[in-house]
Parts: sequence; C-alpha cells; structure tokens
Amino acid sequence: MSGNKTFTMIKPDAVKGGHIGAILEQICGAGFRIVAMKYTKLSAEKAGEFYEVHKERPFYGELVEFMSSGPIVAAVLEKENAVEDFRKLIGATNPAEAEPGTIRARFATSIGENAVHGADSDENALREGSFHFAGTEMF
Ligand code: 3AN
Repeated sequence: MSGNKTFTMIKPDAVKGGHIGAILEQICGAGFRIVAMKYTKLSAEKAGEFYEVHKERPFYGELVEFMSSGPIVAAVLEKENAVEDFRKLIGATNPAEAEPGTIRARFATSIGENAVHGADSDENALREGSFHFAGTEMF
C-alpha cells in the first residue's frame, strides 16, 4: 500500500447518528474504491493499541473510551493520491474549522467525536489497514 491507498473508520458517533450510508456515498462519489471493509467494534484494549501514538496526549483516555463505545466501519480505500485527497474530503479535525461540505462539517459534532478517521500518511495507512485486515480480506 503506497501512494494510492488510505485507511478510514466511520466512528461510533456517526454510526449512532445513522450516517453510514451518506458517508459511504460521499466517499465513493469522490472516486474512492473500497478495497476492504468491515462493521466491527473495537475493545478498549484494541482502541488503545490503535491510538498508541497519542498515548501522551491529554485526550488519549477519552479517545480510547469513545472509539470503543460502539460499532465502527473500518475500510481501506483506493484512489490516486489517496491519503491527501481523503484528508481534504473529511476536513479539519475540529468540525468548527472544517470546510463546508466536508464529511466532518456535515456529520461531526465535536473535535473528539468527529465522525471519521483518515490516515495521515502512506506509512500509517499501511499500518492501520494491516491492523484491521488480513491480506486475504483486501480486494
Ligand atoms: P485527525 O483525526 O484529524 O488526524 P489527530 O490525529 O490529531 O486528528 O487526532 C486523532 C483523534 O483524536 C481525532 N480524530 C479526535 O477524535 C481525537 N482528538 C484530537 N484532538 C482532540 C482534542 N483536543 N480533544 C479530544 N479529542 C481529540
């Protein structure tokens, strides 16, 4: 996975809000192809492992609790320039600062509960994709 793949999660707030369909429609409408996808729930332990890079940040405990609070949709997506284009599509981490029309501007409620995750580098996209999916689950 290099250059043309990214990793996303539709977070528990957006799942609870009933936005899975609208978010997937926006993602596919923007030209991303689904390589792998699952509806799943992270244990607190798994969420802690996934967000290990944020361990020292003050919001780590809150983030782990939130991300394990309900089901999520995890997916690997493919498109040219995937990581950067997907970050543009989702908008800023803080929905109050997200460009109108972006996924976070449409569906996120706060900086902590911000509807979707998007990998921030090719290296992390690969690591995060492999965290959730076996090679045999990617097509
Ligand atoms: P992004 O998801 O835009 O890459 P990061 O990597 O800075 O943003 O943060 C990872 C996740 O941590 C965010 N998606 C959000 O859920 C949570 N987060 C970031 N900053 C805060 C904050 N100030 N307070 C609470 N949660 C936060």
